Amino acid sequence: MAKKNKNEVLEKAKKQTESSKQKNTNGQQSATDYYKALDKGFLLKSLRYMVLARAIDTKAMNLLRQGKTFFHIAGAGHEAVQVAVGINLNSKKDWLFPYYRDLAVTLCAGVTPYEFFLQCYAKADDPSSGGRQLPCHWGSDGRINLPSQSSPTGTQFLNAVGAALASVKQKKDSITYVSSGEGTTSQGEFHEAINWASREKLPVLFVIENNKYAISVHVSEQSGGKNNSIAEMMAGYENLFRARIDGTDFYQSFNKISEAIEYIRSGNGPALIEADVVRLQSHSSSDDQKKYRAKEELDAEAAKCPVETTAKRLISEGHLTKEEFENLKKEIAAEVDKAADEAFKSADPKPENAIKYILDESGTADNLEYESSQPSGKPIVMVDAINHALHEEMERNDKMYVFGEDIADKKGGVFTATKGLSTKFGNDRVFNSPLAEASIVGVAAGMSLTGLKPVIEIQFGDYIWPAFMQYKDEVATFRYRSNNAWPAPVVTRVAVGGYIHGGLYHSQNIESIFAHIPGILIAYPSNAADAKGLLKTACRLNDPVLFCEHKGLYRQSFATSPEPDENYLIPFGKAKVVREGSDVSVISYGVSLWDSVIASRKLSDEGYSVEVIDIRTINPLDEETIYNSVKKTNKAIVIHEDTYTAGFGAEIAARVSEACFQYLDGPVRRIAAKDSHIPYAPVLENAVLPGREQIYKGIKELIEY
Ligand SMILES: Cc1ncc(C[n+]2csc(CCOP(=O)(O)OP(=O)(O)O)c2C)c(N)n1
Repeated sequence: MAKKNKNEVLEKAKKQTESSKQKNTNGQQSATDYYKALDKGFLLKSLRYMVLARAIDTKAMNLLRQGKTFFHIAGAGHEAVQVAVGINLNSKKDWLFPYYRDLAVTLCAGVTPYEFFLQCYAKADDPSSGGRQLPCHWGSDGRINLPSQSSPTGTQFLNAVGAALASVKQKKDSITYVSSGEGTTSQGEFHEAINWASREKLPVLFVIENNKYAISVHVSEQSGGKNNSIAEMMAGYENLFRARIDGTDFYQSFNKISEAIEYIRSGNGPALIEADVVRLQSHSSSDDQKKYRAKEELDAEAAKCPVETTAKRLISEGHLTKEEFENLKKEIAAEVDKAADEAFKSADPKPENAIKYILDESGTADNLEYESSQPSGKPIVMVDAINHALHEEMERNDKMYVFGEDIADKKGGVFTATKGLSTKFGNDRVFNSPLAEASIVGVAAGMSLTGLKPVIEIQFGDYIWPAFMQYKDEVATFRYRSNNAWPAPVVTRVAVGGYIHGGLYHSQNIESIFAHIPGILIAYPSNAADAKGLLKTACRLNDPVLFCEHKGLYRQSFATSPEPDENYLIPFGKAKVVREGSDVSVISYGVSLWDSVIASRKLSDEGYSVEVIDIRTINPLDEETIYNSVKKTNKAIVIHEDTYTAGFGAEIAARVSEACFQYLDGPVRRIAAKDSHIPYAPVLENAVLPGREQIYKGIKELIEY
């Protein structure tokens, strides 16, 4: 249906029910009759979408049986509520975070059958991922607000909240749709999302399609909600519109979804619709539900088929004849066959493109002007340099938002890195988040998809792990999995490191674990000027950045430097030779860099010549500076504070061994923390973390090797 017609029908429906409306914050009473205003054309169009979704499911399963494709997840049985949602949204304006079973939603949003089959066959022109993702992982090439979906159940909820938050911040009149099955509501991120959305009355439509099974696990084993109900489970949220509906009944679904959307659009807050649906096919093409569901149960569900029941009602109301319905199914089946045939002929992706778009390839980083001046301002400690970088970048870019735990004034962050920002730029752009790291990162990712620039704080590296799924499976993969359409360039500032007597849990280094993930840049500055220059660059890049700030360096005198000006940017991937020397190359960063410098001074007094390199960024790594140094000194030692085994030093050592083998006059050595957690008592902490004496001796030993 043309958008204009659809909107006219909805407008008419809205007007007709205006008089009978009551305020409804718990969704238990229905006071609206939106569907009564639906005309024949609109109803038939809705049925058409349902039939189309079913025909695509059927075709996709046939292709699988023929060995032409590898995977499908059918939405069969969910179509009625999905169409009720899809026809109520405008995918150019609203944001859609559907889940894998939401085929009918995406068809209503504008995904064509041809595009579906491009995805099914993993073709190069597949607009959702260019053949990079499993089928039924919806996405667009950017023409509609359908960001790429991933596979982890539940991560989408926080991304959706982020998109909704962005639309509120940008004063856009859009709502965000997000869905899942009932099993996924056991994930913490679902609850975090409802909490954030309710707290801020965000325009989010949560739809839970309850087909009673999460693969083979029945909802009775899954949910703590009264009557196994997700809607009832969420009863405590004041601003949340809640309703449980028969999602196989198009009329009831349309009614309640319309009511929920009106509640949301009126600024009352989010809505949660639990739609009881039937799962007419197995969980996925890899599953066989006959192995764990009784025949009687499956037969009973088949009788509730929403396509058939909707058609039956339309026939009984005189909108359609039986014959017309049969013809419609045939006509659509032919249309689907044609779309599949066309898609099959489309080109396959090229293997040489397999590693494209892990990071931004637009040239943004290359086009920045770096080190346009030398730092020459008043001496500044590292934490203040970070603070100034944030102030300056907020001033420059009104799309930049800063949030995290305790970051707003008067506290201004537990280390005062964000001091003064909320006072200067207001609580709209600088705000405290809930105490929930996955929320911080997931919401930031969602905001970034809409074009905003979130620069978030994780209070301690030790507490980044609740957000790890968001980093590993969302932030890092968005650009890649969407074939460059949906980057998520979130900047995360995180306080890391030990030597501050905070063990166990205020002491960890995290860079090696993140270095293992393609798609995230990592900076680890060792002084104030580098911190400012690198952070400012991070704020201007179009990639996700993990910005490690060592707490022990925040106010350390030797990490103090003259302050660079507001145009000072440092490129990622450019190491600094801190001391020149000829006997050995010390490769380091963070606090260990300073311990290495101190050791090298002592060794210099003894007549040795030590070259010290501060790598400054872990990803990208400046291999050139390292290799040039090793080729000159013929010896290399990597020194860092993180644990030894699989620490980032292992990576550097391996690369040096490979690239400089013929130049080496000794083994590539590493000094790192013991493979232990970091204990509290200073005497214990010192026994675990690398110390100055150990570093001094280690370097000397290698020189004398
Ligand atoms: C975090 C995570 N854990 C496990 C899985 C594997 N998995 C995929 S779908 C699914 C069941 C989801 O059930 P539900 O949310 O009820 O949705 P339904 O498939 O029934 O529509 C599971 C366990 C996953 N994709 N992600």
